Amino acid sequence: MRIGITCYPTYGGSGVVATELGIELAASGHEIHFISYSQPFRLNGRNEGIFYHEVPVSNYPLFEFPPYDLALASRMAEVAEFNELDLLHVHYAIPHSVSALLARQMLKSRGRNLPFVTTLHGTDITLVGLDRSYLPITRYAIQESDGVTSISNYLREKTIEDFGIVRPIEVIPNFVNCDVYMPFSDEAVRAEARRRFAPHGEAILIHLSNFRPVKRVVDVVKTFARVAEQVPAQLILVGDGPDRSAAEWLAHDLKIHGRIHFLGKQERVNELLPLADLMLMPSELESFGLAALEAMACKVPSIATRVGGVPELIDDGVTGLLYPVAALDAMADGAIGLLRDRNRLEVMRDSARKAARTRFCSTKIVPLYVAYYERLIGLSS
Ligand code: GMT
Repeated sequence: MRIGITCYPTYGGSGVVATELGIELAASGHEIHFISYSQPFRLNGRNEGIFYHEVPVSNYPLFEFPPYDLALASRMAEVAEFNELDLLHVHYAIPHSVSALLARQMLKSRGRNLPFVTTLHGTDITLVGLDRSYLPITRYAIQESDGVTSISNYLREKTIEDFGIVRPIEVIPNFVNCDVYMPFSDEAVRAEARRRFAPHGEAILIHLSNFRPVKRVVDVVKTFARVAEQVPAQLILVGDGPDRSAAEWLAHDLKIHGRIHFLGKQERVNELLPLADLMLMPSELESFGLAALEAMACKVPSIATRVGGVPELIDDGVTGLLYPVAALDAMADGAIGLLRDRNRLEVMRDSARKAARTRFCSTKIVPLYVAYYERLIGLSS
């Protein structure tokens, strides 16, 4: 198939899923065309069968707000026509599904068929989509999509409830490439690599996000501070965003900045995750929690919040531990308990990797997308 993919190219879960999906599809022989305002950050341009089309956005002085969604719709239609795309797959409803709808209309008037799939990821529904100024058009574009998928049952139900959507929504969970995200095969090599962050054999905790308020990065630092009072530990923080400075100030105020490694945005998180003992994900809301899945694949269980779609990913007490939002003492106690009981932690580490492999591996999930595309193309031709 020849598939166009649109996503936010910046640091965020939906862009990661879209990019990894494109890479996996190209590896299995499909032709993939990314259409976005800049190259998705995990796409390094070396992948066979992958093409990237930049969307130019005019800065004409009259446009106080440059109309990206219109430029995107134009580019989608052009790319689809010039490359004879079979289908468009847009990740994150706003504004991508609206642009795809316009592109489909434009091509229809030229006698061409371009079905499109919208994948809902989270804040497009739970936050942004509920803003009155976006709700009616987002609801319309979801309703009019040829196919709609959601990354968890939670998000599917939420979309039906909050948007009053009456069309089918297929749940296709997020996935991870278990051959890229994997634990060290040799414990001695892992121990050596851990020395970079934990020179005295301390425990390593990790957090990975875009540091938006919903991720509660300040809670990460506070929880870590409680853990570090009881167990020698270091914290690796991967990512950047609006709450980074608050987290850095807090680390200094609590006098634990010497044990926290602020790494900023990193491309190869698969090389960092397997160094950790535990992941901290105290989010206010997660429709799925891709970072926790990537950690699980690397044999790292999460101390996380029982919110949104997280319980569909993490089996509480088996592949991680779940707590109410802001239950910092309980989260710290959970982490301390595991770090002090190495046998229990080891069993949980094994279960986390096993769950990632058996339920969320790209080899299992990507074929679900392919089957879904084939069904749609069959229906629309
Ligand atoms: O919260 C983020 O990291 C951004 C957001 C996005 O769309 O980029 O993430 C959402 O999509 C991810 C990939 O499907 C999910 O793993 C996240 O849980 C979801 N974030 C929220 O629901 C807050």
